[in-house]
Amino acid sequence: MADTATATAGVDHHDDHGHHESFWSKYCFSTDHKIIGFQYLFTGMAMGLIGGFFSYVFRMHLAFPGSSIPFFGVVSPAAYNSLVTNHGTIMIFWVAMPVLIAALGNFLIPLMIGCDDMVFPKINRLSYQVFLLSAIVLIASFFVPQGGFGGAWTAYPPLSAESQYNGTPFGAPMWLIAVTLEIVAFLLGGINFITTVMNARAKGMKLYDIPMVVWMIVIASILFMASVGPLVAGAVMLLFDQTLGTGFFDPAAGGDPVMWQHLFWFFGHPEVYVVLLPAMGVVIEIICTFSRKKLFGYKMILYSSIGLGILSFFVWAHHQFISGVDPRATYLFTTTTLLISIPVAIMLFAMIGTLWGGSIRFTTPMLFALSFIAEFLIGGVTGIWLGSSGTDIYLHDTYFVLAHFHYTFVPIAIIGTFSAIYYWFPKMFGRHMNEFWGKIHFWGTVIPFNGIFLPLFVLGAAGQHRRIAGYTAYPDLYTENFQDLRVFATGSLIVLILFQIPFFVNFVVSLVRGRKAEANPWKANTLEWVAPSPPPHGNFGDNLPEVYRGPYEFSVEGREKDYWPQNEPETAK
Ligand code: HEM
Ligand SMILES: [Cu+2]
Repeated sequence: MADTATATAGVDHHDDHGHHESFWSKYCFSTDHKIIGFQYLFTGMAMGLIGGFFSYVFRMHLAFPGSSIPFFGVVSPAAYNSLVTNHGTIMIFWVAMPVLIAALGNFLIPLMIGCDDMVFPKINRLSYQVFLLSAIVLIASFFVPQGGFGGAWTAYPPLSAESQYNGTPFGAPMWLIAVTLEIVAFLLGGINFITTVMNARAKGMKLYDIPMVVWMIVIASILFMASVGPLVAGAVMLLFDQTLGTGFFDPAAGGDPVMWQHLFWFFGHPEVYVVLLPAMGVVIEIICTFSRKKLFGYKMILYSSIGLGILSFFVWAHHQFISGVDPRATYLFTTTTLLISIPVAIMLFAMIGTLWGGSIRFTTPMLFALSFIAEFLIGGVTGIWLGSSGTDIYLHDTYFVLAHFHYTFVPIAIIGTFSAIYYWFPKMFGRHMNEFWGKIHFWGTVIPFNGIFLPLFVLGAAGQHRRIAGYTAYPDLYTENFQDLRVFATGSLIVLILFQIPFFVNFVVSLVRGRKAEANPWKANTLEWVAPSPPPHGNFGDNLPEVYRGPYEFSVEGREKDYWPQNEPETAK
């Protein structure tokens, strides 16, 4: 297999020398894993702007109900539902997944395992093309008559199945088709990641020499592929219910609406770990590099994440404690859910253990990585109440749930992504980002993030329900002091948004004018830092690196340098 990759990339290489590649074939139809990684990265970031804009609109509406929102207008209840639904869908399927798995997986895997490209470069290209198509279908669904789907990202029938309930006869099926296409794209990509890591590693790289972020992307891909089948089947059945008049989920026709919930959450819970694991991998790489310490408990982390993956298939019904599942089953699902905190805790402890006694450098990527641990911890701990059926009966569908999962997803998708961008930017583009503005961006993101979501825990604990467009329509729910908290949360969001401007300016200006980066600016050990910054087509030139040791040999006693690259032969000091 390694030979296949070498051979294919070799042919492309040859082409390069033969004639000048057009912009079109180089950037739009490339099979180079790095270009495909960038395509995923930039598409994901663009979708992030849309998903973020939606959250701005509906949060403004929650703070100032009925008023005209700048850059949008008055938010009708139908528009509110559509905005919330598509915000959630976009953030999970079109931001977290493409950036954390596809962009990082594509860019990093061949570089970090020391080969010249993915094993199946054309499947890789196809994967991005299907993904782009899925994004286009989703965006198009906002502009059809009656607008985009508004039945929540979980799409429970009968609301999602019947257009007289959801009011979006075109938006709903388009949403389903878009999600299904997106899944196809990631199945194609996942096969590629797993095969490449198993077959194309550099000479000498044993399984325990694989950098943790690569392991995490592989485990995430396996989890995704193993969990998504039932959802695809369910999506096709739901599409038939919507368009052909079948009744798979319709009790009147002998169907069962709760069946969808099982199919959805059998995928939906593992999906959380599909995006969590790569983010954890990113954080681990950064923490080791910037504390100059060997990773604490490599095998423990690896086996914990595999255990976490397996356990994640047995917890799905914790989303259905009030859907009429047998109360005896709730004991089982409460137990499995609480068990899952063990591997997660082990991984977080291992990260803290790595930091212990290290010589820590507070660079921008390191600050983001450290804040991941702190913020994700809040998400994890609050999950214990939601995983326990007794407390969840009260908290279900309130803003407490919403705050809980944003304390997991924002660290994953926002903080994890920024950590990765600041860390690998020099490798990706051959230039450094500005550290000063990076730090401003860091504080301006992490502080207001807590300002948005901490108040929502309070609202949720007080019984305020999520997915409600106008509280004024429910006098029992509406109280003035709650409104203050909502305004505070929205104000924090505005601050957070404003502090993203320095990031985008820094990103673009650094692309063209940033300080030039050497091959290994952070003095790290993994193989991507052996290749030039940015790596050329084929990555390592004619000599692929050989591996002599694990990825985290920092501060080894008796050595002059405090790092020991994986490819450096024993004799070198
Ligand atoms: C900092 C930016 C963000 C803000 C201010 C924000 C805010 C919100 C709010 C207020 C809601 C619920 C509205 C309601 O129930 O009426 C919501 C829903 C949701 N958000 Fe976010 N969010 C942000 C980022 C993210 C990220 C990064 C993700 C995932 C990677 C995410 C995933 C979701 C999901 C899945 C829902 C549920 C949608 C539904 O109920 O169908 N959000 N968000
Ligand atoms: Cu879950």
